Amino acid sequence: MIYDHRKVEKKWQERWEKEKLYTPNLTNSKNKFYNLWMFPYPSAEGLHAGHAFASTGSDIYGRFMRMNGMNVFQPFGYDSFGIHSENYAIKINENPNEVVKRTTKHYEEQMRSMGHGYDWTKTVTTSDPDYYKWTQWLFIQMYKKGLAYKNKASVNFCPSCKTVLADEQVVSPSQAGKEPKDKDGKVVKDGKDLKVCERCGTLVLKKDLDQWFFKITDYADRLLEGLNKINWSERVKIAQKAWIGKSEGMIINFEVEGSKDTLSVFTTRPDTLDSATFIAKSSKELDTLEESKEKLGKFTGLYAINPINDRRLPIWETNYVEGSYGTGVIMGVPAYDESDMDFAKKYGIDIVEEDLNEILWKEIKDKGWGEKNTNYHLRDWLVSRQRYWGAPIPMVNCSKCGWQTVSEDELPILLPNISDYKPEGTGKGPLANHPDFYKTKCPKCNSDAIRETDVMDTFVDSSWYFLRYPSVGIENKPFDKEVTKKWLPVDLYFGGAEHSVLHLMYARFVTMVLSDLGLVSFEEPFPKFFAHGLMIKDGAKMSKSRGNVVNPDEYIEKYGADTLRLYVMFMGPMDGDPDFRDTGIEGMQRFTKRVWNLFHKPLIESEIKDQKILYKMHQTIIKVTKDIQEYKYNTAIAAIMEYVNVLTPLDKLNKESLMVLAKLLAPFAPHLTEELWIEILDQKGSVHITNWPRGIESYTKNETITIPVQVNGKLRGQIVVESSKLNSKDEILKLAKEDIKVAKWLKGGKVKKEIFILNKLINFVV
Ligand code: ANZ
Ligand code: ZN
Repeated sequence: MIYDHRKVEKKWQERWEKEKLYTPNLTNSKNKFYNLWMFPYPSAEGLHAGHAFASTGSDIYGRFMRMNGMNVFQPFGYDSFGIHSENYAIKINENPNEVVKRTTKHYEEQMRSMGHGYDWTKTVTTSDPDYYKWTQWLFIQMYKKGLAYKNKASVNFCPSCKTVLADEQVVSPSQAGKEPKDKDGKVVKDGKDLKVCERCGTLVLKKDLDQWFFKITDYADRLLEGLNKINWSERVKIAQKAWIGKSEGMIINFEVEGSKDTLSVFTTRPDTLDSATFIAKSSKELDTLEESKEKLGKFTGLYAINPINDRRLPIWETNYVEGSYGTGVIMGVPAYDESDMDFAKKYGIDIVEEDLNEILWKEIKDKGWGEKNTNYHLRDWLVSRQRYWGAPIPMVNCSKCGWQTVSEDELPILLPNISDYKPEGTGKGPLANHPDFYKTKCPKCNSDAIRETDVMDTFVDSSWYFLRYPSVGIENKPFDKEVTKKWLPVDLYFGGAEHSVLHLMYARFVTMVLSDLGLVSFEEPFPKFFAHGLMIKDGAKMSKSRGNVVNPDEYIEKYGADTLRLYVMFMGPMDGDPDFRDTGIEGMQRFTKRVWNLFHKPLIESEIKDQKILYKMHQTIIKVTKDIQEYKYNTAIAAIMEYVNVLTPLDKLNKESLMVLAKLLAPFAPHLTEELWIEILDQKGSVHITNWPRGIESYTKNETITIPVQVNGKLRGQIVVESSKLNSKDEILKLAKEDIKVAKWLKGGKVKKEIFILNKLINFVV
């Protein structure tokens, strides 16, 4: 019989949905397991093989836990608001409202065709009013708690996306995976430390603009301390730590020569004070120069005095000192600091190297030159965007009362469907051209007032979506307290390490705020996070802009979802970066065929007697179990293949050996194994809710067994046999005959009969 994957996969997908196999009863949280994969941006026309890789990795774990008796909740959704979807819509010249309808539908079809165990009754689409209503509610809670404010600030601006960016969205060209471009789209070749837009790779400019911020800096210490309590991939924790950037040092005060002014600098190296040769202040003017790749300086004509040695230090203005970090002023120590060295060389400033002085910390304090001080690199989170495709910020500006929150029962403030949705880059978003949107009444005094026309950063949408899933369908609140208490926090969060400092930091922050508001009873939303690798094609990260995207659809059509799942999982460990090659998938198709054929051999109903098979079976169970727990799906599959190799030469197969095979393979190849389980092995319920097999530890060790040997019914000797060889009857009899004591009694006689009782006794009749 030929395996028809198209028919079989469709059949089980429909059956599972009808039988609600993956829709847990959320009122029952006994053995709950909330298994979450980061929801994707529906930014292009569909999913690529990288999504197939990551989502399958998450699904396997969920299936494994379900077979281990857990009540698994595994939802799916779409991070459909924001610049990703919007840029795509603009590129193909279509309204984002229309594009997102199409892309989310296509994503769903693709995800369903992968055969994942999603609960399709609980999906979240962040651009739906019944979701963003609550994103707006969240903004209001932030504002009421004093954690949202509007302020003029020097902010990052992408001239190509025509919007401001959060600090976290400004990255190096290699992090963006793009060649750096200037504002006219020309590739920039030279320059180190380039800062580009995460989305498009364009060099970021600085602009002074009035923007909304969330005060994440208030939570810096808690975000740092919380890292000690959670089980996350180490590299992600390190990235968060570095981003928060807690830095302990001193503020040292320098008198300005000929004036009463002092200049305060922040330094982590007071021990180098003796070698300081200049002072540098951040300069607004130099800083806002476009494409500030180089260190620029301007001498102010003033000098400061180094308190430790009275050296005169020229005061410079420069763009390499950040205005918003520390005091915005540094002491330049070229002998010990590379940046200062560059600058000093360029402008002919003295370079002096004195010995380091460890006691300076105390001396500086005792002499009153300075104080201990702690700084953080973390900045407040810039959440407003001058774009169209996002949740409108629910604030109203009244000329009499100032900023007011929209009343909560007025939510959602609907995003109007407009045709002029493209950003103009004027510092205002497209909604600012729509009086019917922004003209309103003040919620407090009812006089004429104006709505905020900026929309929210998409990272606000994704900062709380995991709270919504279990409460989908509940209309009068963002998340139900009881359901949340039962199902959260998330038990396993699966996602890309590229979100280390963006989404993962914001979600932790928002959860801490909600916990402070008494709305949730935990601080960390993701006690366990696993960072999967990124799929590579032809040596480069798979991405639309590189044109090396593999569409899983054609592979599912040709080889089936199970073969594709097995193939992408077999490519390498889950935290590696596997390289997709067309040729590999055919080998995997041969493997699924071999498994299929194996189940069509004659079955033996009785228990397994063949020790070799028994050993291999238990060893495989133990290996696969351990590997899945460690996300080493590739070696788990390799172990299953070995087991199949051992079974293949047999003419008849024990049913038990095949039942175990079906179970072990079920998380990886859910359709094939379901077909085999129900149609061939004739089992009643789904393989996906049977019990995971238990491996018996003793079979993994090469134990020895002592067997007594009789001659004519009298005990004459004994032999020691490795238990894995117990079923090799001829070998054991040979061993018995060669035993010196036994051989003595056999000598001269002729063996008429050999009695062999497995594991127990050998008797030679002579
Ligand atoms: C003298 C010195 C000597 C420094 C030396 C470093 C090495 P972190 O660890 O990141 O906090 N600095 C202080 N404020 C700055 C600003 N606004 N913009 C740019 N650089 C600034 O780094 C603290 C160090 O970065 C400070 O210690 C200061 O340089 C510089 F061998 O002071 B140091
Ligand atoms: Zn008013």
